[in-house]
Amino acid sequence: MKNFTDINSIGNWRKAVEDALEVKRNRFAFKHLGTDRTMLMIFFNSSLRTRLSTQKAAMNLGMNTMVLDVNQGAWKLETERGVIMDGDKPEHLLEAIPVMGCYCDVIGVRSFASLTDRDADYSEVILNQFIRYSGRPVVSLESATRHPLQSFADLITIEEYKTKERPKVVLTWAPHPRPLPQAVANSFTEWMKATDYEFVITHPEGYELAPEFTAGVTVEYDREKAFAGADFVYAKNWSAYNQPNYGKVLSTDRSWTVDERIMGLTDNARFMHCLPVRRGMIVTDDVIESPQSIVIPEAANREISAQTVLKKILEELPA
Ligand code: AN0
Ligand code: CP
Repeated sequence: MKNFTDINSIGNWRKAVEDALEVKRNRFAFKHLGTDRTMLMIFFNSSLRTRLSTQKAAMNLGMNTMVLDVNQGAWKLETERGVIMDGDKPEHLLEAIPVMGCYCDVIGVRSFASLTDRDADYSEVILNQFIRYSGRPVVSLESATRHPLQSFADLITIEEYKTKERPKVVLTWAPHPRPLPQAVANSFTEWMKATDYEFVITHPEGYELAPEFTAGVTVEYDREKAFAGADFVYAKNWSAYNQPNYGKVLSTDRSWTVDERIMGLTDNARFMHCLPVRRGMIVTDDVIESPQSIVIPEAANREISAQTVLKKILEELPA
């Protein structure tokens, strides 16, 4: 694997899950792969899970790790080309990226959508600049349009917990006070589409995701119909994709909060969320604390998805 940016980086999904479960059985068996290799992680946005799980995954493989919070202690970075840099940004990303590449063997990047310029977000300007100019394999730690390490962990988790060959998985929009990217929802959709599961998305009118992700997917506006018989409920908020509302909060309707009543329509479904989650908005205390909630094992699998990806990258790195 050269870069890890989306479902296409991973190849066959069943083989990827097998590889992940092998890593999970003995996560310290591959330490030789990362000896004298350095993983650099660059964060343009906050993180708890991605930062810790990816660092842990790299350490399990014997790698050294370095983490840089771009907004805390580094020079403010200009990202646009062709600007006169007479403002508050002393360094350009186009120098910073190749310099960072000099100090590592693998580079991870977290850079959320701006939620202001849809074309720039959906053309993945920042992630693609890292791929083009770092000279290193690039791992997405959540980009403008996708969160593939999360989706891979979600897939592993569903495979571990499913009790039917082809479970029904529902991705449900849920309310949130601030605008959030569509990345987690896009990415989850992309990975679910690759499987043979029954997959349904439900959201209020106006929250349609980008057609490039939802083509061929069932969108059920009737929330109760969507939840009926579900085996997994995956909750997530996202802001509007459609113009002229791109990046906007259209509704904070708490009748979309996942509660015990709506979970009662499912086939005793497991509750999933990528975290961080706002209780009382996305999900009630009762549901997230119920035995059906698998948000913690789901987060634990972030270490496994990251390690499986880093292992594949290290196996193909030139000596
Ligand atoms: C981010 C998002 O929705 O994309 C990160 C989730 C992993 N969430 C928040 O910013 C709350
Ligand atoms: N799920 C996830 O990526 O969490 P963080 O934003 O804390 O990394």
